[in-house]
Amino acid sequence: MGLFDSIRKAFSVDDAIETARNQRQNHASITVETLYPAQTVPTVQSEEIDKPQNDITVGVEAEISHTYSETETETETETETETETETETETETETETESQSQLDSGLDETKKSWASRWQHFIANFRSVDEDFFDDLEETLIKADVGAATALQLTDELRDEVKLQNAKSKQAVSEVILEKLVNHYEAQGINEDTAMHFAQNGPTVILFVGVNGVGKTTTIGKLAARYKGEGKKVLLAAGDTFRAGATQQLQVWGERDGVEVVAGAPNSDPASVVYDGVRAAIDQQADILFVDTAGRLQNNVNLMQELEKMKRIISRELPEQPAEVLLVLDATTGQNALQQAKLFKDSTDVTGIVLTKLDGTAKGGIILPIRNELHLPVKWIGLGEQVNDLQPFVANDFAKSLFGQLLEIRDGD
Ligand SMILES: Nc1nc2c(ncn2[C@@H]2O[C@H](COP(=O)(O)OP(=O)(O)O)[C@@H](O)[C@H]2O)c(=O)[nH]1
Ligand SMILES: [Mg+2]
Repeated sequence: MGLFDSIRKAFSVDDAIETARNQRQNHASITVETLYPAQTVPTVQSEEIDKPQNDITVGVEAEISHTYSETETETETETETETETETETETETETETESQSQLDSGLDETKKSWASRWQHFIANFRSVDEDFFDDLEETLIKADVGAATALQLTDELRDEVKLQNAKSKQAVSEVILEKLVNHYEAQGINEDTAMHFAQNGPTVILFVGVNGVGKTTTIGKLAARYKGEGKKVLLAAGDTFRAGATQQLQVWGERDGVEVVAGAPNSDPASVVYDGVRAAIDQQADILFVDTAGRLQNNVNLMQELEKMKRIISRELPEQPAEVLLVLDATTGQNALQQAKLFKDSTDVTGIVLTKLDGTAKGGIILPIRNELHLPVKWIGLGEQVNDLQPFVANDFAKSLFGQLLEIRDGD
């Protein structure tokens, strides 16, 4: 059974249409529009990666998302209570795992915005003509699936809709969702979402990404998780660039009860990394997490610095680092995608940590990360607390995101 069929089954679409209708009357009232026009996807300039992450907002995209964020807040307040009550009831009656429900609620904003877009799209549907495909492409782009993916899917759907002779809103909607899910599933084949560990000796895991995305926080969360599994964990405070960065890691170290190897402020990060690796070897640690700076004088310097750290690690431990995890902030949407392209081009990224999925409507960014970057998402961040991190389970994510769309019916 393919992913689409299993989602369909999980949501018992055929049997539960009526139930779903009765339970869900509030989707239609949400009208969130955050626009990412295909033609204006920006490229991150080298100076931009240098600035704190909050500053990386670009041109048209920034303006438009700002304009619409007001609408978002207003509508959310109106509908939030009802939607939440509904989710709780569902969770109680279903035998969902704890992590699936944490995922579901973490993705609440994304789900709401997807539902409202889909609702809008279906409501507008009259017949399968050029306007229809234009609408579809726009809907997909706004849902952050990525311009290239949106274009490709729309093209493929032109044939598919005809082939299946889909005419009713319901039939058309299912054909599209099936395609979307199948595409997502196909792109994930051979994707390596596992974390890799050394057979002998310490495993080194390097964290990279621009400032403010959540590197240090993710290290704090992961250190607690692996320590909880009985591993000996060490942290290296490789972000010597920003005042307070070392201290922030030390706070996590204390909280988690793991040692932090640190240097003096503004010391050479490479020497901190060296000390960290030596300490990990001497103390026979299982895992060394290396924190890094998200900015230096410029982008080229940052990439060179990362390469230098990697060289130092490999000199001491030839098979390491086992993982270079690129941390991306989901709330930055398409910008995160641009950052990923930059890092991917300059260093061997082995996986992605997608943070701040809680409270953002931009969770759809998972799709272009998979479809266009071909980098496996290994972890997702769903909050600031130590337990707010989950391994990324692609099918659970699809279930959470697409399942509810299958329930949306014409006339809802
Ligand atoms: N809501 C939320 N906040 C997060 C998440 N991950 C990190 N943060 C917050 O993002 C901010 C920047 O995180 P930090 O780890 O310092 O980023 P770094 O500069 O990449 O090391 C902090 O306030 C974190 O608490 C997440 O998954 N969800
Ligand atoms: Mg940090």
